[in-house]
Amino acid sequence: MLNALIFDVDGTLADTEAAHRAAFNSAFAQEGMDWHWDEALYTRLLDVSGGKERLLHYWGIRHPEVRDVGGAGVRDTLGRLHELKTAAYEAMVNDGAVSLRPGVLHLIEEAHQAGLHLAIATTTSPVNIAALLRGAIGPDWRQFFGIVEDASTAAIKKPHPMVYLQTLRRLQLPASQCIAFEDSANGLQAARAAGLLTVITPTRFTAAHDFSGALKVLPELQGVTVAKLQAWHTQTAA
Ligand code: XBP
Ligand code: MG
Repeated sequence: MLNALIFDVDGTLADTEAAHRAAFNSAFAQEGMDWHWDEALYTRLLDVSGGKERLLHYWGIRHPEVRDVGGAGVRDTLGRLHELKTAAYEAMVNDGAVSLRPGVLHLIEEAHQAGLHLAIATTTSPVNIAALLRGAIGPDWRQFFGIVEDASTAAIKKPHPMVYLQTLRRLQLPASQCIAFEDSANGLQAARAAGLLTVITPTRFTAAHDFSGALKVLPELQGVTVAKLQAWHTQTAA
């Protein structure tokens, strides 16, 4: 029996990483830093889930010898940088920079109507989720997503399964009654490690990833109905 759908955010609900990249570069410029992440570099950096973790990883590449910046520890400096980035990203989303991917809103509404539980399991920050879904669904978006696990609740990021294990615990459902939706190899590994069947919709940032073990790899969720998901779920249970 399929009882819940669990959605990743960035790359899955919406193709957001171009906006995230612009927000990171905006923060670097605001701080007068000579860092600039072009699309090729950012695509590689996306192997590190979590904006703060991604910044720390890049700092280690650029300044492996520098552990302190003007007395503020590296983590304090990067924490401020991430706050600037998140503010820039939120402004971009509020200005309409990103929209839900094709078929996503229809599937969410249909699944809600059918009485399935809907949850979010993401490594992004809560501010980003609220900005995206407030704009795409409206201020009452939480009526669809009763459970949200994100960077503020799951400290260890994908591919670790923590965020999915916490989501399943709050759903009070076994993984066998759920399907996860992801866009990246890290996300697939995290969902599979939590025992979840996983539908993948890649973006240009993740098109080259290894999606072995996915239930389906689809260009979009357009045309994916609850009935189709139930049929795919039953076929694997057989
Ligand atoms: C994708 C991520 C996030 C975003 C940036 O999250 O890894 O880090 O790239 O957002 P998802 P933050 O699990 O939804 O694919 O800067 O808030 O981390
Ligand atoms: Mg993602």
